[in-house]
Order: sequence, then C-alpha cells, then structure tokens
Amino acid sequence: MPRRTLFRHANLATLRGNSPWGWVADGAMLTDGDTIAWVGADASLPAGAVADAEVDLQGALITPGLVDCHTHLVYGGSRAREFELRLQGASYEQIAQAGGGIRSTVAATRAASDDALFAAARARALALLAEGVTTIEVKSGYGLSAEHEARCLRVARRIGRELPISVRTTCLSAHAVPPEFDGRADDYLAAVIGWLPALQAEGLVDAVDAFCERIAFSPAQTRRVFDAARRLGLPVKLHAEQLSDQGGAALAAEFDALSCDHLEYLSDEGIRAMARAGTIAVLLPGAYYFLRETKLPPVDALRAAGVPIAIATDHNPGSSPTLSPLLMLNMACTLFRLTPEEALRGFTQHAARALGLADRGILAVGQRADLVAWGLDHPNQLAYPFGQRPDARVFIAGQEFIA
Ligand code: DI6
Ligand code: FE
Repeated sequence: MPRRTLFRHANLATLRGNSPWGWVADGAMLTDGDTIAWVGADASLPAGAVADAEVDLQGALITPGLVDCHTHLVYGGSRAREFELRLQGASYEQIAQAGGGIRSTVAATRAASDDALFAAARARALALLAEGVTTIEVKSGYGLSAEHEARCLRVARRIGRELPISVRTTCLSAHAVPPEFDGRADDYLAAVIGWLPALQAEGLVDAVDAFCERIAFSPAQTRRVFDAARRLGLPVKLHAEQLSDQGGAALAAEFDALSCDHLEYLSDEGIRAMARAGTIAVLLPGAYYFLRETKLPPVDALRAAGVPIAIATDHNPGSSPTLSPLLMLNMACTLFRLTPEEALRGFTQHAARALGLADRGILAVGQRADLVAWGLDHPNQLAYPFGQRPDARVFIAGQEFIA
C-alpha cells in the first residue's frame, strides 16, 4: 500500500478525550506510513491533505486496533478432558493440586516441536487478528525450564516477525512449579531468577509476570521474582487475587506494576495501592465465566478510585480457551457490568497502557495507524451481539491485512 492513505467517509470512535467514544461522525483520517497524520471530520479535511491513495469507507465504523494485553498463546495440547472432569464436580484447584491443570499443558508443550508450537500459536494469533486485534501480549509459562521457556518466547517473537501483528512478550516462568522441582518451589524460583538474564539478553522479555495464588506462588515468593525483574530493569505485571486475596495487587503496586490481572478478590487496600502506583486493572471475563466464578471483581470501587480498567482474552487452554475479543467485550458488559464504551476503551486505550505502550490505543495524530473498519453503524454494536463476527477490515501500521 502507498505511503500516505486517506480514509474517508467513516464514523470514528477515536476514544480520544472524554467525550462519548471520542465520536466523529463522517470522519476522515490520513495515515503517513505507519502513523496517523490527521484525523477529524471529513468536512474539515485540510486542502493540503494529499495522499497517494484514498479509501472510501462508505460509512463504516473505525476504531483503534484492539490490544489483547493478556494471553498465554503458546502451548501444546488441549484441556478438554479437564473440562469434562470439572463438569463432573472437580474444581480447577483440585485438578491443579492433583498434578493436572497447568502441569498437563507443560508436559504437552515440552513434547511439541518448535514448528508445531508455532503453527498452533500462529493460528490463534490469526483468529484474534480476524476480530480486530493488532497487538498481542504473549506470556511464557508452559515451558517452566530454561530451555522450554526460551523456546516458547522465541515462538512468540516469531509470530511478531511472520505476521504483521505486534507482539509483546512476558516471562511467566513463575506460573507453576514443574514436576522436577516438586515440593521445592523456592529452588525452582532460584532457577527462574537464574535464567531470566539470558532470556532478557536474547531480547525475549518485555515484562515479568507471576501467578500469586494459593495453588501457585506466595507473595513472598512473588517478591523474589519482582526483585530480580527490578535488578534487570524489567517492568512487572501480576496474576493477582484471581481465586483468593493474597495481597498480590498491593505487592505488585509496590513495584510500580504495569498491571494487575484477574482481581476478583481484590481488596480496598489493593485498589488504593494500584491507584497510587498508576497500575492498570486487567479484568478477564473469559476466565471468570469458564471457571464459573461467582465473586465479581470490584468494578465500582475501581472506577471510584480512578484505576483504569482493561479487558483481555486471557487465552489459555485451562481457564479461558477463547479467541474472541468481541465475546470478551460482551462478557465485560453482561458479567462485570461495564458499559460498552468502557469495554472498548478497556480493549484498546487501557490495554495499551497495561503493556506500557503509549503509541497506540486511540486514534490521534502521532499514534500508530492500527485501526479496524467494522461493518457496523455504531461502536455499541461491538459489545452487543455474541458468537457473531461482523465484517472487519484490519489495518496494521497503515497497511491492510489480507488473510
Ligand atoms: N491464571 C489463569 O487463569 C491461567 N494462568 C493463570 O495464572 C490459567 C492457566 C491454566 O490453567 O493453564
Ligand atoms: Fe492468565
């Protein structure tokens, strides 16, 4: 595609500022290379806004590209059998404690070849892209050894090289204790802390995450991982307060975490700490739904404290096997009572902040030209239907992605 493209006759949900949706009816947008050069009402398009190509969007809706800021996209195997066991009464925690759960995915991941891991992850990334996702975060955490964590993170990087989608990688080696360290969680963490510098040196780590939970790592253990990240200058995020209140959010905020994720059991103290630190709350309605959780994240209190809320798929084989960001928008509204606008801002603007990215998430001059042209009249139609996929043309860094 040519360097400068003028998009005309679209309704824009720019998400800029505080006006509803940052709405611009009959808008236009000029992109220059990978960047937005002008955005506003078609009628006020400056005469000098010349382009090499013009795209008449015929009344389509443009939103920023979606940012899926929490995924576990690289893994082998399936957990359909575990789903059956849960339907027969076993709980997620019981299955994990019996050596299933994350550990069964670790075994399948280690057994898979690099190419098999890549092919599966690529297909998942393409499914997200087809629903408007232009940036994804990908966590490790199903390798759980120096060799296999590196392999999974390389697969994530390869997705970013072979598809136009942007990939941010997060090292989640502190996800579970692998079998060879059974009963020796602290020794395992010492090993993780030992291999982190090499992963970073290879350019495989944009952030460090941990699973702080009764069935995973304690706050004291999480602190060791965060201390190591801080020594390396890496930002942190945390799976916090998903199944119980461990005080993980306050701990993460102490380390100026980019985000705390899940948060069903988040306390008032945790909220205050996140607000002080500017940490984003990433809510994951897919996991809430699939694990049939009943404790809702404290959405009203987060709003009152001014903590920005992001939404993500949490795609993973155990607790959120979804590849539909639009279903997550719907569930953020139906289950968590977000407004459709909050849900969309959560999957764009605030999700970008949860990844530390300031160059995307809204449609504004100077931002990356990552955008979606939807065959819809209004952005409230994104969150409303479920199990449907509207027409979507996806542009990444100014270029249309054609599957
Ligand atoms: N919380 C989750 O929901 C996922 N990881 C995590 O820390 C689930 C991972 C899995 O069950 O495979
Ligand atoms: Fe997760």
